[in-house]
Amino acid sequence: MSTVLVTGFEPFGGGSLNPSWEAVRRLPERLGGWEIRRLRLPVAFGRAAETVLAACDPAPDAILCVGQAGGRNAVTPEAEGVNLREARIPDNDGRQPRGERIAPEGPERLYATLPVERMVSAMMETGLPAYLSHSAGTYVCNDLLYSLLLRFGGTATRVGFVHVPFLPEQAPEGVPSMPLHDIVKGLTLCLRAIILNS
Ligand code: PCA
Repeated sequence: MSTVLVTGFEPFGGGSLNPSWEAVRRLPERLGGWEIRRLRLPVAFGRAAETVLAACDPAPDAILCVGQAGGRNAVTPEAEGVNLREARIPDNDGRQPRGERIAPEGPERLYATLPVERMVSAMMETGLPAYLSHSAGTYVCNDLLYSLLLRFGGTATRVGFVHVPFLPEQAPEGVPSMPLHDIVKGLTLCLRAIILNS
């Protein structure tokens, strides 16, 4: 059976929840004949990707990572990851790299191998706010995306990342948010696009 591994993050930066894991844990266990495996990741440079790799034997057909992007107003698949660690706040291990490369010999940027445009259109067609983002930032989410793209480049395992907004109960006054059921719907539409394009 084809398998997709979907990951969400633990809370970070003083938050008490992370919408990525709240949504990922509510995804179905089966979809369109595929097995959907869920995994919660630490918000820690290096360790997030290591946790995924430890769960990749045998390697899944696709890996869809999900993270919180506070302030965004849409579900945003990421087009690319960059070879840079530049942390505005410490990660959950207390590390705060500034201007470090993720992989000293790696390319400047790596492009998502999941069908990101199709994921965006699948969401937009239902009226769900979505757009293709060209920056996953330089914090742990980008670290995870770039590291997995480097590791699985040239293999059959496709990799991508989706950033999601704050939940309404998290968002400070005037900052955009999205109800949990819409985030779950958006991720389900992304999964359908992945499954249909395999
Ligand atoms: N968002 C952070 C890391 C964990 C998360 O959910 C980021 O965008 O890098």
